[in-house]
Amino acid sequence: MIKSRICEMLGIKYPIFQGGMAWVADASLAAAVSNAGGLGLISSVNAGTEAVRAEIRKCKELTDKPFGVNIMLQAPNAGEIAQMVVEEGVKILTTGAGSPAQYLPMWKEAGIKVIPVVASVALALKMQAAGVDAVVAEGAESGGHVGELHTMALIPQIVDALEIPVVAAGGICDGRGAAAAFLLGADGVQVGTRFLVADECTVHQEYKDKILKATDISTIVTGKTLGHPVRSLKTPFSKSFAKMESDPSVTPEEILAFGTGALRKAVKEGDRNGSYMAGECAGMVKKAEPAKDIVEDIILGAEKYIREASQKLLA
Ligand code: TUI
Repeated sequence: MIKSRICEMLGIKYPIFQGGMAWVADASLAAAVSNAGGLGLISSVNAGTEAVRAEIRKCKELTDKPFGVNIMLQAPNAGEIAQMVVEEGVKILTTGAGSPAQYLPMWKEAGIKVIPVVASVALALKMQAAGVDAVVAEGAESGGHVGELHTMALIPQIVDALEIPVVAAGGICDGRGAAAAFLLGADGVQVGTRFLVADECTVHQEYKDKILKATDISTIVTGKTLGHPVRSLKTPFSKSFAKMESDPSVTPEEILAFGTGALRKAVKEGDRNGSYMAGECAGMVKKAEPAKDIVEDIILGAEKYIREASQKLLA
């Protein structure tokens, strides 16, 4: 069975995290992943701090296994959330879209395991020096806010630079991807896009249908001109967004206004003017199933591929 030091550190059975997807990752999905032996994560991007508190409390009722909260550091209420998770006794945090350095003393004091998502060696090293417990290294194949490097080059460079455990993210949605990440030196994997179609995932059915219909070339990165690149499905909305970015007569403020609230509209309403954030592996996601089946397919699949590859490739 695949095990790693991240399992011991967090008290989980399998070294797999569910991505803390904004507006998507709620108690229902997080508890299902944690009950399956992975690490479920609740997103802090929801209808305000109290809504996230309610999801944490609900998750505690749905599972007795470890789960965590992902804090989107660019959100206006990030400071409030940072405090609230301490009050609620959350034991594991991941952070995204920035440096969590200012909150580390408070979280370490509370005995929280802190695992920032990083997209470069420089930030990974800074985080390790600041005393975090592990990192998620996220390649630009992933959905949502993305960095510059892709998983294949990012993971080994971060693994070489750090002593602490590294969880690989970006473009991983099956046993083959997970096996590859372990061979690159990762101690675990994080999966987002495939969990969008999990039975326990509460996104609008239209979102799930769009993921299930996606192909290899269905995603696009927009927002580079705003300094906040985001990968999402190609839709009339994301294509209009890209067009506005290349039109010099449109101001950044107008583009920003066009995009505001678009993710929520997709997740909650299946709105055609929504932003359907998804990773490049959306084209490989072919069926809706329980989160438990996804967790087991990825982890048991990785084990199978590692075994088969060593037989096939080594004389
Ligand atoms: O955070 C993410 N992915 C996200 S957040 C999000 S919410 C959103 N809502 C509406 C519009 C746009 C976004 C959707 N997806 N992933 C973690 C991640 N963090 N990926 C890359 C990074 C990152 C990038 C640069 C972390 C740190 C960083 O540099 C910080 C520094 O200070 O150097």
